[in-house]
Amino acid sequence: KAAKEGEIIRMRSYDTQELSETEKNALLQRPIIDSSEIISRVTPIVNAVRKEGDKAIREFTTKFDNVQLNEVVIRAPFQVPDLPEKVKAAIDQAYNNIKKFHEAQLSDTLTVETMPGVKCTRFSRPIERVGLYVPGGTAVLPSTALMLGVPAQVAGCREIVIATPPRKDGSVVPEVLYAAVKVGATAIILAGGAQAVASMAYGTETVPKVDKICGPGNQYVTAAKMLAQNDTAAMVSIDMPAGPSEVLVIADSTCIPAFVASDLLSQAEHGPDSQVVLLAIDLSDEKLAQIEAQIHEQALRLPRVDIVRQSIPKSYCLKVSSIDEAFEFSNAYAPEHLILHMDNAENYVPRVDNAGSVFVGHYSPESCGDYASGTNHTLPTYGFARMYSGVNTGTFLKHITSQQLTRDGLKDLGPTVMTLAEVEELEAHRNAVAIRLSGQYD
Ligand code: HSO
Ligand code: ZN
Repeated sequence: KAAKEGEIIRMRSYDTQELSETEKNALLQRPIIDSSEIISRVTPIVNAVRKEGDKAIREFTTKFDNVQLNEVVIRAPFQVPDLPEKVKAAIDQAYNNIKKFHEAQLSDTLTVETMPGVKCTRFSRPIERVGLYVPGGTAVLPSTALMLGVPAQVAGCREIVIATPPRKDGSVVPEVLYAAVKVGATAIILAGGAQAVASMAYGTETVPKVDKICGPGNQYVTAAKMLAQNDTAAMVSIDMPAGPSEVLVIADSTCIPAFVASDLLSQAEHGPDSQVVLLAIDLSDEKLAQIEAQIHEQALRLPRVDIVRQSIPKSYCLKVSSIDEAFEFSNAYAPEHLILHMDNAENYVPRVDNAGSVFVGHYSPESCGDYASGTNHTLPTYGFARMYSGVNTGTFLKHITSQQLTRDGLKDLGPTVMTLAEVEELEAHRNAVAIRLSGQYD
């Protein structure tokens, strides 16, 4: 239940020693998202955009965003917007760091001679056309334009299309436009929601069709991405499934309560459904009380306190008695962000099995990764960190393999291939080797 004005803003509190296995497991669960209702609402939107193109985008933008669009798409070269120098410098520095880190992720072509004369190679090529969804909603998010655009640019994508909800006058948020210029975007779609995703999946008179759609968004955006991915007519892939943003903090007796509270709140202010978890390792009651007091005090000073009043009471602090217990829980939870508030935190990183991104030590707030240190902020949520990676340079590449055999190489490997072809009773396969080894064509 949300905290009312005047009430203390506090997390729920549990102690693993007082919880049954079932109760502990319940704490690992995220809120159930009933996607069937969302999908039934999104399907007609996707179909309308597919059939009627720009006309449908305009109609939905008027209906949902209350904006009359002059144009649906603007194409590069864009006019560089006027922004305060301070803002430009900040975007520039974030861009440089993100670029440095994502350039280092490019890998060289890999060649292995598995047997003499049998050479196997793997090389990468950019996905040609990519669509990047930059949400609008309650905040302007130029950082997301960078987090998606920089890896696409570094990968070498030929067409980088950014879709983002327009401002009330039908124009692009200037900070997003500035980021779009920096990452070399080729087109900007002035639309949000399912209609924006559908337009990039299928293409319209003016919106270029793309091969892959990436980026965070609300449930409608996510549902549209899933629908497009499942439709072979769209021939499009997506980055990953998405749920509400989340953070798990592990804190021990060396933590600084004000820092811990500030990190929990920075995630809590994203939305009423943000997931915030604190694992307290053997913390004294005094330290826990200090963290609680800090959460309340710092929250009251936030412009978005109303969102925090909803998200913090839904979140919880779980007391655990050892580091082992903390990491066991954290790995089972598989948080989007994991923050380690402890001395010598780097020593504990090897224990992390499942997390989107890890923030190590007292001076590594999640905000740095959200904006400017260089790592990506588009990360797996909802426990998907168990099997998905966050957006990275590889997200915008395919790997292609090749092989070249010499005549001698084929002589050596051929019998193995022929035997396996016999086992599978695929005679044409066997013959493709036999004919070359027969000597008939030497
Ligand atoms: N914490 C968000 C990213 C973000 N934060 C954007 C600020 N701006 C992703 O979970
Ligand atoms: Zn954030």
